[in-house]
Amino acid sequence: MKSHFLLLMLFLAVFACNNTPKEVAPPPASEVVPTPRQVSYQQMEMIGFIHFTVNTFTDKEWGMGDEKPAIFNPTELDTEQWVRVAKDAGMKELILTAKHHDGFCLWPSEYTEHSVKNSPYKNGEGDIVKEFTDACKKYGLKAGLYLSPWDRNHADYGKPEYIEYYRNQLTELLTNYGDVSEIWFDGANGGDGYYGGANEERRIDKLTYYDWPNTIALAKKLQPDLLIFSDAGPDIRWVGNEHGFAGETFWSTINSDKVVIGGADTEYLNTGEPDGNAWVVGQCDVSIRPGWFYHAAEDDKVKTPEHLIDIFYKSVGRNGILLLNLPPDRRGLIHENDIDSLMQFKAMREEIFSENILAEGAKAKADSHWKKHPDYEAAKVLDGDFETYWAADEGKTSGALEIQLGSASSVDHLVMQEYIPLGQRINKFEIAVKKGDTWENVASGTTVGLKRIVKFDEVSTEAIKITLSSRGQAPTLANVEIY
Ligand code: FUL
Repeated sequence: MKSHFLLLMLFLAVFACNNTPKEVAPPPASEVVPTPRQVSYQQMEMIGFIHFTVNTFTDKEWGMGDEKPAIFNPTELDTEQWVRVAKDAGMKELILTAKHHDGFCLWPSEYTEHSVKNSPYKNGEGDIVKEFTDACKKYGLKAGLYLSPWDRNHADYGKPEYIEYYRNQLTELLTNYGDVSEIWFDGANGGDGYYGGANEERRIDKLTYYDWPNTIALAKKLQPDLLIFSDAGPDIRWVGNEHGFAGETFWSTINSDKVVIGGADTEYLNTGEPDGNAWVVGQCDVSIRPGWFYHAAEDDKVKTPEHLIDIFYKSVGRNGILLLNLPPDRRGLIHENDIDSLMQFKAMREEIFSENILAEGAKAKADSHWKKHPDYEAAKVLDGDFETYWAADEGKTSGALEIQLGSASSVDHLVMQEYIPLGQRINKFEIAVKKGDTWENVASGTTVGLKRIVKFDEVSTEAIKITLSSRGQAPTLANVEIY
C-alpha cells in the first residue's frame, strides 16, 4: 500500500514537471531602450497643440514682440471647449503655447509686463495657463506647455541675463500649475525683433547660448516625470518636417552627438539610426490649417479628413506620435470647420480599425520562439496584451509567423507592434497572404517600432504570413491586428 502511494506521488511529480515549463530568462534587452514613461507617452498616439497668442489678433505667424497687450481680447475664450474637442477627437494630451516667439505670456508672469495681466482679457485678471491646465485636469487629459526660447520682446534677449529670465519663467510654469506632462522647446532662434525697443537683428550661438543641459536639469528637478521635446530630445524629438510625416524607415534611436537644438539635420531626424546611443521618441507635428495660428482667410483651408488619415498612417503608423495643432480663433474657440474635419477623421479611424479580424478564432504559429517556452510563443501576438509578446529563439535574427484567420476574410490593413521595452530591432518585414497553396506578397517595409500600420490592396484570404528580420538580437512582436 505504502509503495503504491509513493509510486503515485512520483508519477504526479513527474507529470507536474512535464506540464509546468521551467522558467526561462526573457530575451535580453538591447543596449538602448525607452523608459517606461516614454513607452506610455508614445502609446497615447495622438496629442494636440494649441497655438494662441497676440498673433491670433494681428493675423501673423510670428509676432515681432512689439504687439500691444491691449490687442489680446478673446471674447468667448473657453479652454474647456479646446479640451472637449481634443478629447472627442481621441487626443490624450494638449500642449499650449504659454509663450511664443513674440514673448507675450498667457499667464501673469511676475518677470514681465508683456502678458495677459496688461490685456483686456478678464480686465487683466486672467491666467490662461491656469484655465488650460484646470480644464485638462477636469477632462483627464495630460497638459503640456510650449515656452519659446526665442523672445522677440525681451530687451535682454541675446545676453546672459535672458537665460535667467527664461529659467524663471520655466520655474513658474513648472511650479504653479500642477503636473506638466511635456515641455516644448522650439528650435526657431534669433533674428530681428523688438527687443525692448532696440528693433534690431540679434543672433545667438545655438550651441552655447541657452546652456541647455542646465535648463533641462532644472526642469527635471522641478518635475521628475516631465518629458522634454526639442529638435534633439532628450525625451522626444522633432521628425524634421512640419507635415506630420515620420520617415518610411523610422528608428526611435538617434546618436545624441549628431543633433543640436535648433540646428539638427532634418533628414537624420526623419529616420534616426539603429545604432544610436539615445532613445528619443519621434513626434510628428502638423497643423490642421496651413498656419500654426488662426487666420480667418484659412477657414476654408482646413485639412480634409482624408489628408488627416494620411498623416495618421505616416506618423502613428510609422512608429511616431502625432501632434496635431488646433488653433483657437479670435473668440478663443476652436473653429467649427476644424471640429467638423476632426470628427470625420475620427469616424474614418473608427471605421477602418473597429473590427480586428484576429480578435476571435485566429491561430498563430511561428518557425521558432524564445527557448521553446510557451511564454514567448506566437499566440502572444493575438492576446491583446502588449506586455506579453512573441520572440524568435535565441541566436535568431529572423522569424516567420503564420496566422490563420479562422475563415476567409477580406482584408487591407495589418497593424504590428514590436515589444519596444526590449529595444527596437526589426529592420525588414514582408507580408504575404495565402492564395490556394501559394503565398502572395502584398507589402514589405523596414522598421516596425511601437506601431506599424501597413495598408495594402484589399484581398480575400484565410491566412497571413509575416516574415521579419532584425538587427543584433531576436525580433519580437507584442501584437498583430488585421482589418
Ligand atoms: C516652429 C515655430 O516657429 C512655429 O511658429 C510653430 O510654433 C511650430 C510648432 O514650431 O518652429
